Amino acid sequence: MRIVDLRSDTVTRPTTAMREAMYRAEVGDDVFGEDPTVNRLEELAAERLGKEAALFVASGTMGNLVALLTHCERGDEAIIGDRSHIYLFEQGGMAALGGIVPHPIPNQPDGTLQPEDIEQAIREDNVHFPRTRLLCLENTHNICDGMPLPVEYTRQVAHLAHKRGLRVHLDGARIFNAAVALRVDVRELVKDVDSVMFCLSKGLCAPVGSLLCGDRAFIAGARRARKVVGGGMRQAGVLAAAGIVALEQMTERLEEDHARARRLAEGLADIPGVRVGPVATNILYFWLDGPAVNKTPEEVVTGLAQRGVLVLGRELGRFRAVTHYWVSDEDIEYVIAAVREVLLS
Ligand code: TLP
Repeated sequence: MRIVDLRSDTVTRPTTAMREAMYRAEVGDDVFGEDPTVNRLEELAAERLGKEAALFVASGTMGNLVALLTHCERGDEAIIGDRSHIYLFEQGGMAALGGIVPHPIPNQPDGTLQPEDIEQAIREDNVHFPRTRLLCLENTHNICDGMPLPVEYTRQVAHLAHKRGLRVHLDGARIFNAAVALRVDVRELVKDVDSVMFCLSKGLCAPVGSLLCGDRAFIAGARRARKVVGGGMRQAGVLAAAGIVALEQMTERLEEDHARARRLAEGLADIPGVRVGPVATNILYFWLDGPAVNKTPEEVVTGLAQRGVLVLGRELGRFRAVTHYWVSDEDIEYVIAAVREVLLS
């Protein structure tokens, strides 16, 4: 049976070029700074993002946590979107492990935070209040339809935050999807933030790893924070080798995933009872509505799985489908036909 796994772009397996690079990778002890392949990946990442330095970490969650631990002291406060990955899906690690107070403000449907909401959330210097230290953004915004935050928006809110003495961290797990969708150099999207985390292990297909980028002093602090959360890795060059291939070969092609997500949305929207959200990158949310529908969301997920089509059933009956390297044009047509069959059977 054909399997089309649209649950996430994290399900991507490494490409043949990655496996070969991993096999051949030169390695050393990275805690001593002696893994040449990790060093090369970190230099390449910093260069691609236009930052001074970068740090290889095990996951996006670790990269975000390490960034927060580096920017904030215990008792400091971070302003964060109420639909953001850091706030919703990272176990509150900032509070649990860092003693950092999250201050959630509403994410707009396009993933942005309103400048007025940010202004209002920043605390005055007063003995009763935590110190507001950090603003966190997410680009693309996972829960908000995979929307990319434009360059001008990022510039505007980063400027606002800096003017008030805050630093800015960007969860850019899918920052290359944003750059491709907006047709801008990724450097433009991150030039106004103090730190950015991006993932190699999502649409870029590498098996493991994320990078945290920022200035040299920030990355030196982040290297300490990574060690204390148990993230010092040894011969990590075998993983970094795949990451180098990801950065060199896999970023520009993301437009193909976006085109397939658009085609999927178009095909699903033609099915009676299916509603689709806006599609700007590789993430599509859809849901059921109207008299034509006589299935529960659980029945739909199960019915699709029986046909080899895997989607995530999410909150409020929304389904998520994410396109990626291992999903072809034919797979998309197969998924559209499968949804039609499950709903109309
Ligand atoms: N997101 C995963 C799951 O956690 C839901 C996914 O399938 O989308 N930031 C953003 C915006 C993310 O979407 C994710 C992963 C992370 C951070 C965390 O990355 P990992 O999974 O590497 O810790």
